[in-house]
Amino acid sequence: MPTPLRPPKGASVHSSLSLLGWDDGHAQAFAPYAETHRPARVARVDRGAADVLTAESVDSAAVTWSPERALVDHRTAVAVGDWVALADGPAGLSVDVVLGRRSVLGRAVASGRSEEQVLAANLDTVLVTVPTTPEPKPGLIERLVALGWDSGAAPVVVVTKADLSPDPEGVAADAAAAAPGVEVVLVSVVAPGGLDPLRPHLAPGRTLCLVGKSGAGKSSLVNALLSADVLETQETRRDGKGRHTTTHRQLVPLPGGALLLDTPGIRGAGLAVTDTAVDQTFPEVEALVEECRFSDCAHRTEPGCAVLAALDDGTLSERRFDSWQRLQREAAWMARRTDARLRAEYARSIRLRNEEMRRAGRIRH
Ligand SMILES: Nc1nc2c(ncn2[C@@H]2O[C@H](COP(=O)(O)OP(=O)(O)O)[C@@H](O)[C@H]2O)c(=O)[nH]1
Ligand SMILES: [Mg+2]
Ligand SMILES: [Zn+2]
Repeated sequence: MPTPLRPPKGASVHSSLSLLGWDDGHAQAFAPYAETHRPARVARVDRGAADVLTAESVDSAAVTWSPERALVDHRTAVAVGDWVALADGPAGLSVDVVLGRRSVLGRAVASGRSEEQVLAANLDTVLVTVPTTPEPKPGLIERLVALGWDSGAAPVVVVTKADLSPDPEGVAADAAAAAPGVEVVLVSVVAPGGLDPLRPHLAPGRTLCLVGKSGAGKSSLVNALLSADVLETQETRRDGKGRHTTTHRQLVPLPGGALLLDTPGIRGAGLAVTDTAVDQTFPEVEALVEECRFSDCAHRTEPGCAVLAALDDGTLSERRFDSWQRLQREAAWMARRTDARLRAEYARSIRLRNEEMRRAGRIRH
């Protein structure tokens, strides 16, 4: 289904691509394939095939954007948001090479599967989406913010359904307390101008991904920004509980030029985060840890423990401390568990890349 998109007047191939987030860095990564391939951005992945957005899929006259369909070999791990090199062969378009990823959402593995579970690639912003009503648990916000930091993109907390709460500002303030250093925006799809706080994040060429529980209002946000019901939203059930209808991750070009990725309900459970992401999520705790007298302080009974002192005088809440400890333990556990697997996967990805290089070389001749 064509998605409305307004490319600038007289848009060249390059500026069409820059609406998709293409820049000099991508051009450099693509250079070895430039003679034989076309660059494309993956908008949606299905088994064996992908919807891709290319410079050619913009029809500036009709102001529509129609993705092309490309085959994906089972050995090529493609994620939504990937930049790829497209080959045009006898069997049609195919995704030949996945260019290096700048950010990866959902690096870690939930189950025992040995495959990397990449939810999305090359994001600029992860929109941690929570409703005013029912009030979100701070632990959920922390987990999703950590997931955002972990991706390499910047998290922003979006508090939705401002119109439904008697005290939306209060809910936003609580959310901000669970996300120090992270911008919090309060939105509503029904209030006039209710999406304005989000607009500064939707500059042309930016890629944003909505994460959050089912029912948080993610698909409604996309629809409101498109001003068209491109994505199905769920009916409100009488019990107010969510039932998710978004079954596909799909990159949607917005009329203003940003790309928005809607995801089925992501709670963050099973998606482990790294140490670094935990540090970024709990900057005030990390600052305290720096002040502990002993560098290996366990913050239990040690003398000169700045964390215990802050807990005592109330500057650090027990809840934040517990949450920090829990995510730290998970990060440590996941690091141990994935270490051997990551080494094996890295070796495999190098082998695949070498094969791809050889293939690309053959095509060039
Ligand atoms: N009143 C109000 N309802 C909203 C708003 N945003 C979403 N909803 C409702 O919340 C429910 C869940 O929205 P949906 O977008 O499907 O959530 P998703 O599962 O995160 O994609 C739907 O019934 C929406 O109509 C809003 O800003 N205000
Ligand atoms: Mg949805
Ligand atoms: Zn300490």
